[in-house]
Amino acid sequence: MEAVTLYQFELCPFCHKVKAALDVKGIPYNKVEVNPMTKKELPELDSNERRKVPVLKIGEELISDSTAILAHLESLDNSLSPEEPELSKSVMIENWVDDDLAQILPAVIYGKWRDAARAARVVARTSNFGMVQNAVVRGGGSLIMNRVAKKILARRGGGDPITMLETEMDKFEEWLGDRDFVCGDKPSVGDIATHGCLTCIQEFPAFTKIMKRPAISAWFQRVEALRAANRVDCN
Ligand SMILES: N[C@@H](CCC(=O)N[C@@H](CS)C(=O)NCC(=O)O)C(=O)O
Repeated sequence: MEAVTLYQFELCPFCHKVKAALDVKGIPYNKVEVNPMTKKELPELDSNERRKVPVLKIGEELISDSTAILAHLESLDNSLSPEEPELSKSVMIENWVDDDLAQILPAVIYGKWRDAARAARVVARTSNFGMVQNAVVRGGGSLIMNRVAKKILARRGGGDPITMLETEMDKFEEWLGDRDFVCGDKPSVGDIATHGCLTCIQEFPAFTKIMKRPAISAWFQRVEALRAANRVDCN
């Protein structure tokens, strides 16, 4: 398959979801870091919807929304879709990733100023921007995301983001049980969506805390090994 292009923010959990799927499927990809303030790198989309990442360009086709992108990739090889009743479990877990797990992560990443500064460093390291634009994105991006994080927390009833994350991971631990992957002995979209999303916080203290759970840590390494073995990241 010819290389596809992923328009992304480095710390967007939905973009990480897509990278996890591309990795495990061995689809070659280029990443284009989008300036979160101008979004000028993003190609024009047909719809009137708000311009968001991730957007995946396959040939001349543009697909936005991580769930739609994963569904499209699955329509090509079906490698992450088990038979029922496991399929419904995988879909349920992907919905949980979109509606709960991914929603909490900006608060984990940007909620405390110390973490927001770390986030700015991660973005700067991976960006394709020039020096000046990089500085603006680092400073401005953290400010905006700190505000977004506070709004998310308020909407979800307040509280400590790491405690919220731990509560969500309790659910995942139960779904995983003593299996290798959430649906059995093969990875599903549910595994890939969750793994991708967690990769986003890999450099943050919250991740170290989650990895103290033996079953989740072993599962994370299992998925990571599959990604590493198949990944064709062209950047
Ligand atoms: N449902 C979408 C959510 C994507 C999304 O919320 N992306 C955020 C970054 S994490 C974004 O682009 N925000 C920019 C904006 O809202 O202006 C998906 O699954 O891809």
